[in-house]
Amino acid sequence: MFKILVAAAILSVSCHQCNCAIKSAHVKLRDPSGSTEVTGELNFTQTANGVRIHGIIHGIHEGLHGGHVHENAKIEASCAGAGGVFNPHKVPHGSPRDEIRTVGDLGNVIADGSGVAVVDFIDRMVQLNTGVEGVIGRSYVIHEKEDDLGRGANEESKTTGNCGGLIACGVIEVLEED
Ligand SMILES: [Cu+2]
Repeated sequence: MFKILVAAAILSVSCHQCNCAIKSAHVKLRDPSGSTEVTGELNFTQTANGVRIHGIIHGIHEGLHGGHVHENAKIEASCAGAGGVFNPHKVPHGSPRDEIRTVGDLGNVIADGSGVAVVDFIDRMVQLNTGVEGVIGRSYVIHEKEDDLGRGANEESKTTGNCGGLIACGVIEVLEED
């Protein structure tokens, strides 16, 4: 019995020391400040072509809303603690389809007239780890307005996409690992 316990302990320690592949992560979205009624849940799943980001958001006004990975996860009081878009390579803000874009640039989510946004796409840059491009332990945020994907006429377009305030956010946490 003791041997089994020791073996189990070694296995669990070695698992956390190795670079275990994270297969999926999730984020629960809400507005910690209580200013909006936006809620949602997204899953991040590793696929052969990149990370699939899929789920549903409720209570969001109709239209396009920027949805990004932001740098920090200190969002207990309000989404403002998320800081800026996650940009480890210090490049201009852009569209997820651009060659040059920040890692956090995940474009827009689209809400219908009943306040529901169904999200489902694959991103080639996001990584499910805690490395340079890793999004684990960072936050995902939904913006008040549409992200202009860096195509706007002003300077702000190249940093935030002119997408306004933050209406919901959550910490990206590991769901499943090998
Ligand atoms: Cu953002």
